[in-house]
Amino acid sequence: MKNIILNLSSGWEFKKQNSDEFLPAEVPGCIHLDLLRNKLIPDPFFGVNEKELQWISRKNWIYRLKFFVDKSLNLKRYKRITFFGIDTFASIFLNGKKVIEANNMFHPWESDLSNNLKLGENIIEIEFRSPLIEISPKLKKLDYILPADNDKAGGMSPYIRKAPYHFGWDWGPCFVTSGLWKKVQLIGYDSFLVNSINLNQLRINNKFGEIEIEVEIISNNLSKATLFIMEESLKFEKEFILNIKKDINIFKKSFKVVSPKLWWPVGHGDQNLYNFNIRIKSNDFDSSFNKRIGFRTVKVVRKRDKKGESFTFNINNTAIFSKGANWIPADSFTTRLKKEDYLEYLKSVVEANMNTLRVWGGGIYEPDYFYELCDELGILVWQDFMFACSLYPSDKPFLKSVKKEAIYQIKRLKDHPSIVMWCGNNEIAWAWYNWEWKEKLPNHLWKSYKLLFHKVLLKVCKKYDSSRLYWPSSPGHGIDVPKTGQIYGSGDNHYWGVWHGGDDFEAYEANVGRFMSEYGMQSYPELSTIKTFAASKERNINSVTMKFHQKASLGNKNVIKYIKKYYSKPNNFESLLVISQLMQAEAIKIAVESHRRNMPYCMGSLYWQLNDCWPGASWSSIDYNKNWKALHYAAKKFFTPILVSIKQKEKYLEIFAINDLNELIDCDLVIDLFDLNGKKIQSYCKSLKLSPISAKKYFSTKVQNFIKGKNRSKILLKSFIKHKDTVLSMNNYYFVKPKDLCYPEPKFNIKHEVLEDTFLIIILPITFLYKVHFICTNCKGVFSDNYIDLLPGEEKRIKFKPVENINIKNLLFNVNTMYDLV
Ligand code: BMA
Repeated sequence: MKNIILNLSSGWEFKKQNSDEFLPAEVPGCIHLDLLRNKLIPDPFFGVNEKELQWISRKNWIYRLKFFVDKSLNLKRYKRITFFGIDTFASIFLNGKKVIEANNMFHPWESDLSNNLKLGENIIEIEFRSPLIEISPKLKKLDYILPADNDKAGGMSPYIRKAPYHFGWDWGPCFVTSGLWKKVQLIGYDSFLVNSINLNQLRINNKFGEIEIEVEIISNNLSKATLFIMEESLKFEKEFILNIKKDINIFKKSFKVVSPKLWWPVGHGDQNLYNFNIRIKSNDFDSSFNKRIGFRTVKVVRKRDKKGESFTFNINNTAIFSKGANWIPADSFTTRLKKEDYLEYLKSVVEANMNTLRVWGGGIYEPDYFYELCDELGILVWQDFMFACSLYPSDKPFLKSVKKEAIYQIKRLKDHPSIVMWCGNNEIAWAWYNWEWKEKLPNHLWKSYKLLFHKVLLKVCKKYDSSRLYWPSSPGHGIDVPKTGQIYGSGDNHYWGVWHGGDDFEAYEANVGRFMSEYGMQSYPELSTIKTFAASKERNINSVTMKFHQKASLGNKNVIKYIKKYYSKPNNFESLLVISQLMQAEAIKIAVESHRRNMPYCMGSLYWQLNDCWPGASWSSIDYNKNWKALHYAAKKFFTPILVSIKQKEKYLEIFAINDLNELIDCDLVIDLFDLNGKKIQSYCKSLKLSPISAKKYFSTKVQNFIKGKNRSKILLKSFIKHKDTVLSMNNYYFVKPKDLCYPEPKFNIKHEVLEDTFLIIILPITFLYKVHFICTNCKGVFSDNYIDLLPGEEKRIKFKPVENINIKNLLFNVNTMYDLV
């Protein structure tokens, strides 16, 4: 007999507390989306609507579901309800009787309903209490305030186990949601139910993989069951007998499979995954489960040396240079994101030659399919626990709640080969030492910090997943309680001298650590995205709307400051948007290339931030509507596995070749100096053998001699790494800032071809084209390359792949160059 599973995710209704009328609601969902669907509020992202909609989080909301229990379910001896995600303070009643009191959105809430359900109609009623009103009396009683600088809702976020960014951040709005944000399920069973199954990897080598299956069963009586494990492609079958006791049972059984193919991060090998079918059968129970895993070893290598302590992800004993970005929740209201949305983002990650994402601690633990897609695409995941830029309470109930959350999340996620480590929090230890917290706040808050991040989470990680490193905080220089802020030379670093500190881009080169997990530069999204939130009269940088959609303290002034430093004045608003993106791309290119040139001293570079949770100014390379900014196109080039990188060091021109693959690369380095009429002034070629995982300087000369007296604002250095006729990397270098470059009025011809699912643009430059870029005006999609420089005669073929349904023939494009922007 099978357990009966009733999905309780449809048929919900909601209303404001004390009002009469119930309206249709969606589960998973949240109050803001339900109000929007019922046309009771305008688009929360438009104009300054965020401000007008703050009332929503100050009200209590009632959700209700009437559902039917049929005979077969009613006949089951036990019934258990699971709410996989409750956001956040909620009292849940079944047929008038309270069954759950919830206060943490990050773990499921369950209740045994065996004695409360009745045959026929039942009713669940949930009272969601305003998180802000719930907490404020507690806050008043305290003689200190926990810091929460990004919190725009009154500083209550540290006290609530709820996504920190809901309270506002320096790239996102404040929408303190309420609702059932995950599915709801009712299970009817006669003897037991399977609570969790994990496949822990004990040992892996090229001959076999040793796995421990860990099964948690909740049982109401004694029974005996058989556990069958099968994997078709490995021709593997095995069975075990389980003697089940009353209450919670944890079974651990190990087995070996022969010669599994290893799982690798993208760029280093295939993403081999195996589907295990697990069946548990007894006299009165028979259920099957699927578990997909990849065989791989993971280690964060931290080796002492003269400069400190390294920080390198080793997968299958191979050092991996981590290339990527920080991931934030892709919406203020994440329940409207679909698997296809995640797929689009994560495909863009891989297309830009990234292999790592950090799931940052101010957001949410992402849904299963995020990690499934990372497994499939070969993206390594650095997983933070959800704590960021605040101090947190350490009373017993709070710690108990966090412990439950951490255990649940580890068990849910640990079978994913993509996840490489657990990190306690974002920037809290650094903040204690460097943001004047230590000086201004009572010392017992540091004790609380130590308890939470150096005891509670450490213990949970050790117990539930000792296969991965637990890293208490990012940035961090070790696993012990730190005595100082971040240290360059050990662990990971967040470098914010550029942007927050106002330093020039070149400062990136002087601030390279062992693993750069954050650094960033802001830009604006493209006009099509601006149009989704700004009325036409608001489309200027000083408008109320544009200021409102800039949440960073230094804000638009800082963007303009950096533009002024490097670029000519944009001639209009749309040009400003484009130039902000070019400026951002240039900044991050300088940063990443300097990190990669310092390999293997530096073994990771994750810029801040990949994506957005709403449309506005931010550090992202993909905007809220999933458009690639200039930075994302640049990332595709500066993250190539083989990279040629050019820099000036004082009077010297230096050219480096970087190989982040674990193999020797035979190639040619080509260095050509041109004037902007396309005439070659200098040419140089050298054959190279690039050692595995290496960065080396292969060319150095005095600039003065090299440019042969030419005007620095009229020349371009192009360098290539080629393997036979294939270009592995190409990079351009200018000897002056963009604003000092003397480029001519652009002249070019354009042809196009309509291919099966792509539109091919062929551009034939007659003059030098500086930052030529295309925008498709009637469809979303991605170009194979964009924002490029072309010498006269240098034909370029660019493909555009639409992501929307459109007849390829009807696509419309705009083309511009820097000349048109200033
Ligand atoms: C980083 C992040 C975020 C923030 C970003 C930009 O340090 O951890 O807290 O959004 O800076 O200021």
